[in-house]
Amino acid sequence: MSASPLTLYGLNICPFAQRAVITLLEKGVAFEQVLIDLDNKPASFQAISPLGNVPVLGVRQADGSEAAIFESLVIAEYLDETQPGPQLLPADPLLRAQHRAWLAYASSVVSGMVGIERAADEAAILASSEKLASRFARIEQELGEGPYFAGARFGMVDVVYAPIFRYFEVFESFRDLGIFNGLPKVKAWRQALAQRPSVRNAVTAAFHDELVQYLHKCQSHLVTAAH
Ligand SMILES: N[C@@H](CCC(=O)N[C@@H](CS)C(=O)NCC(=O)O)C(=O)O
Repeated sequence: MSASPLTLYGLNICPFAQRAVITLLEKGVAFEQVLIDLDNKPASFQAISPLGNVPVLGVRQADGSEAAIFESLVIAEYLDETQPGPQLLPADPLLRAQHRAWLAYASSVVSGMVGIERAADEAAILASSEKLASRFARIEQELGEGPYFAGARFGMVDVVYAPIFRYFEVFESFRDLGIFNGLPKVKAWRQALAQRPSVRNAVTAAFHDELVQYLHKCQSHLVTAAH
């Protein structure tokens, strides 16, 4: 049995799982990570993941049993509420609601990324790139002096967008999709997040190769066009 009461069932390349890992690292709490092979999910994992998705957080109880929480944002908020370390969502209810709205907005950004992952042809790449460019253009209007979403303090919105930006590092190793053109604040935010230790340490060195492998598996036009 692990010494820590927290176990994260995750996957290196999963941007949702990275939300949980970054939160745990920001909080500075010990946890065990169990990497799940999504092509071969253990029965014990299926039993605690209703949709068969990573991440799942296991929380060991006083009687030795493990309570499970699924859905990355629910996990991140639970950790924010229960663990010591810096508070990642604002205490003020209005600000907190506004930050949660930007967390929800990230779903639309992720769906644009999935569009690139699954793009069957050039037209699909262009359509997803345009959608992403417009989503980030709206974020550009929200950003202030930085370096983080809400200023000097790293918070939950940063947790959620950092893994998104990491995906673009891999996309851009094939070609520049032009998504961040003319968006200096988004570019600076992206750079600040890439340097944050919790963000850097949320994945292993295999991340780039594993994501490229996954793009091949999806037969993304981004990789097939490059050969
Ligand atoms: N809404 C979920 C999405 C999680 C999700 O889609 N995870 C993917 C991996 S990135 C997954 O586990 N997919 C299951 C599968 O491919 O079988 C969350 O935020 O936790």
